[in-house]
Amino acid sequence: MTDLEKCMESLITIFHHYADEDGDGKTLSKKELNKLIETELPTFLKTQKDPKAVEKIRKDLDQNRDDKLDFEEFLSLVVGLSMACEKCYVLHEQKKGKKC
Ligand SMILES: [Ca+2]
Ligand SMILES: [Ca+2]
Repeated sequence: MTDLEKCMESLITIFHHYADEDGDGKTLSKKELNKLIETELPTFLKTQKDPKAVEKIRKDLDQNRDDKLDFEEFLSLVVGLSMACEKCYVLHEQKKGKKC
């Protein structure tokens, strides 16, 4: 498998690993999402010092307002975070370029 394929498989595996905990494997409950963020996104969590920020993000992601995140809503979180990381990456690369 290619890196990108592995990456997609990981997203699916991670989602279901946490979503399956309460028997409803299709969605992440609030508790399941919190555990996923704590375990899988510790770096992100460190940047969010305010616990309300995470709660706000969770509400923003929950587009159909059922208080749970399905895989599509979970992907929005990953996409959003990846976009933020990419911006940092570009900035970092630009800084490196200037030094050279
Ligand atoms: Ca669940
Ligand atoms: Ca939802």
